[in-house]
Amino acid sequence: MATVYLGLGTNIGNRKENLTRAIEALSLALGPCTAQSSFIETAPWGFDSDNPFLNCAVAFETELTPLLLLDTTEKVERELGRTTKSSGGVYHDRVIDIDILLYGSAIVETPRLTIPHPLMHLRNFVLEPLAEIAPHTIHPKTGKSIEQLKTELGCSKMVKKD
Ligand code: PH2
Ligand code: MG
Ligand code: MG
Repeated sequence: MATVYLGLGTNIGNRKENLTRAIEALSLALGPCTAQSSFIETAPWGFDSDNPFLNCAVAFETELTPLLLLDTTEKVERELGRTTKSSGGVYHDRVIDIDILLYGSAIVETPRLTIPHPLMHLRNFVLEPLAEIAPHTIHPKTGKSIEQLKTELGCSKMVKKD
C-alpha cells in the first residue's frame, strides 16, 4: 500500500464542481480520499489565460502501481470531459487536470511518467495546497519537506475558496 498525493486543477466551467466530481470519481476507483486540502484560487502559471484556476491536493492509499494509477487518473480526466493534454510546456485551459505528485517515497522515471512530478517544487499552486495536508512529507528527489520547499519558493497571494 502506498500513500499517493495528487494535484488537481481546473480553470473552465464550474471549477468547484469539477474538483468535487474528480475527487468523487477518484474515490470510486481508488477507495476513500484520506486527506483533502482546501480549494485555492491561483493565477495561470506558465501560460496566459483570462481564466483563473482552482487547485487542490488530495491523498489516497493505493495498491495500484504508478502506471496503473496514471491510467486511472487519465480515465477520470476523460470522464470529466478533458480532451486535450498539455505537452512540452505548452499549456491550455482545462476542465480538469490530475497530476501524480508523490507516490510514497518512490522515484519513477519512465517515458510516460515521472514521479515526483518534475515541476512540483517550482509551483506555488501545488506546494500551497499540498503543504496543508502533507507538510512533513519528504520530497524524495530533494530530501526536503513540502513545507521547506514551499518556504524556499516563497509564497504568492492565494485565495482560499472554501
Ligand atoms: N497547471 C498547469 C500549468 N499552469 N497554473 C495554475 N495556476 N494551476 C494549474 O493547475 C496549472 C497552471 C499544467 O498542468
Ligand atoms: Mg498539470
Ligand atoms: Mg496533467
